[in-house]
Amino acid sequence: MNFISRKPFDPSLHKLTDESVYRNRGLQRREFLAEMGRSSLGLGAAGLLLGGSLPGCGQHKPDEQKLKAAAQVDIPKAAQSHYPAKRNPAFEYGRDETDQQAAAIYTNFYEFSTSKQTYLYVDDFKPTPWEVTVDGLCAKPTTFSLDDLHAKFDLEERAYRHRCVETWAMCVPWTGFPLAKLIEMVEPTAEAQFVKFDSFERPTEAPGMADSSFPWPYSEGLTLAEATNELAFLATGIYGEPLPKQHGAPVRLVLPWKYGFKSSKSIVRITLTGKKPGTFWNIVNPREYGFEANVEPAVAHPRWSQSSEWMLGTRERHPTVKFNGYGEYVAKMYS
Ligand SMILES: Nc1nc2c(c(=O)[nH]1)N[C@H]1C(S)=C(S)[C@@H](COP(=O)(O)O)O[C@H]1N2
Ligand SMILES: [Mo]
Repeated sequence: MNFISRKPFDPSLHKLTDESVYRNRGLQRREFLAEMGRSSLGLGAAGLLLGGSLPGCGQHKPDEQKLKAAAQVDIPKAAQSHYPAKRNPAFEYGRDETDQQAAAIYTNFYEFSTSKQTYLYVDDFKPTPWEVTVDGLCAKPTTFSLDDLHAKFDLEERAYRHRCVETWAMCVPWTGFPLAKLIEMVEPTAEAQFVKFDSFERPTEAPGMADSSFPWPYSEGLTLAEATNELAFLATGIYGEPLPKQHGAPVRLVLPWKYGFKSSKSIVRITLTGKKPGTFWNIVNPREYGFEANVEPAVAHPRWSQSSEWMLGTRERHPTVKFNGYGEYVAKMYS
């Protein structure tokens, strides 16, 4: 029996001031700011030089023209008619929504750049036409076009919190449908236990893929139970519009109880398997990026604390909550 009201956000989550955060952790303000800037996936101090605009210091002025171009993703006419989709009232942020531009100018997408300004590097990327193949241990392997993804599933909008392993966070409305619906459609066999997600691999369109030290294509994995949890969402849109390139056009995962790197962008293949798949960040650095990667404030990343997070746009700080506040939906899978 569940007596807790269906509100996935813990209201005890008051805002923290910068000061209370660095004081609690015995840091000086300048050490705290340096730590925030350094929190780059994989790269340590190099990340700071390569792109981390230091929160609190000179923010870059957005290139309006490039932003517009990156959002110009011409999905088929019939698919366009699904935007904006109706908001599902079961999900609320419990915080202010992140400004659309603040989210668009600060994204992780290593295929294009290790900087956060990935929208500056997506000119050559062609997210249409696009197909997603669902295969592996299932009775009905299927390849879906963008038209199929919009016509065969009921699109809805969900207000979700997002927490990157690097400590930045955002609250954004995604358009899409539960991943469970897609998996149901291909009829997994009894042997299927994991789901693997492969992103696109087109180095001529994605300059970051020239770095052969990364195990391209970007890939991720979930247990079948996680992939069919009602929170796991396949998104084709954000802020009521088709996904701009830098957010993972034309189709991406959204897993709000896990660190952001699990939410693969620009997916081309979804494979049901019997064994745990290797995953991009886990291969790059298994000590720092686990397979499960559930949001867990009590477990520090080897290079920084996970106890609090800061919001894109406002830089407000909040204490981080276990499962990003979605325990009501997902805790049962881990007990
Ligand atoms: N293919 C691919 N997917 C990816 C990434 C990436 O570099 N490549 N970065 C991940 C990380 S670290 C995060 S936090 C989220 C960020 O999503 P957003 O940039 O749309 O906010 O995308 C994830 N999905
Ligand atoms: Mo991330």
